[in-house]
Amino acid sequence: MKKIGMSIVAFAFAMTIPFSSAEASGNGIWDFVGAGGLWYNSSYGFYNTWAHNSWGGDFMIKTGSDTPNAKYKLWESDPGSNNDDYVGAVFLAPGDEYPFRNINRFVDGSNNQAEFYVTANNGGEITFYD
Ligand SMILES: [Ca+2]
Ligand SMILES: [Ca+2]
Repeated sequence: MKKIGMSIVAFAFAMTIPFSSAEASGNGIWDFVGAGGLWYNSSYGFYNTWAHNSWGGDFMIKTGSDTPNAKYKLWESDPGSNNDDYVGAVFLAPGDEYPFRNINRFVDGSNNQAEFYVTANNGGEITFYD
């Protein structure tokens, strides 16, 4: 009986995955940067999230599956009181996502990043992508 040997050739593919955060805004991929709740802020009388950083380009927000159909505003945080920049507002249904385009003008400060947060008149969950 002739023994037939089988050879298995494993191909190694060198995959180049842009992974440094410095390239995050320019790689054409939505990078998850965080998720958080809209919590009632008694000082201001509305709900807000924590800020999430962006390197510029586009920035996207997505509502949670239980987050109500409502208006959501995006702001950019700066030091001091009443210095935050208003980016824009959008009406979103549960699970909707919305990209804010060309937000480079909000990149500032010593970290050369923008710090975005969302405000609303209701609670909920927001996911952020850069
Ligand atoms: Ca800032
Ligand atoms: Ca600013």
